[in-house]
Amino acid sequence: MRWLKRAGAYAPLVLTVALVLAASSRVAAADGALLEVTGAWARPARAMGGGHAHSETPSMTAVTSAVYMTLVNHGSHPVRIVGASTPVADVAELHETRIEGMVARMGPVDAIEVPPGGQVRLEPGGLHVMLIGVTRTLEPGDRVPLTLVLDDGSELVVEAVVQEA
Ligand SMILES: [Cu+2]
Repeated sequence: MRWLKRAGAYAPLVLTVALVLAASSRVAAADGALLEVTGAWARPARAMGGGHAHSETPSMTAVTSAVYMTLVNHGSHPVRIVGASTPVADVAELHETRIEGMVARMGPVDAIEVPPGGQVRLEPGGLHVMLIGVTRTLEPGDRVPLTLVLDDGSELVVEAVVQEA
């Protein structure tokens, strides 16, 4: 397994190697917590092309996708993810889906907490990372880099493979 530590000058090189070789990503947070991300995948999306002002597609409808994964906390402290970003979308938000009556609604959450020794699954119908304003078409097989931000300020870059749900 590959252990990703925030180790000064070596970090960029380690990160690059991890992105190429690792099916899972890990980060050692400042408090000793260790977060592992496995099975990250993203929904396909078709970015609007052309950029014409008179598009037939309403401009207020942003292209969206969602990223799912399993978060595993190998540490002895809770890990809180408080944000995310990706170069393929204007905004990445932490979302949850709730069933209200017969209707499934989704909306932002402040954080996703993974208990020590536990795991949290981001999956369709539940927690996910919402990508809003997707800027390029995401085809099955494409790889989407996603940066998760922890509440201690540390970051974990994961790579989600685009696939059909
Ligand atoms: Cu959402």
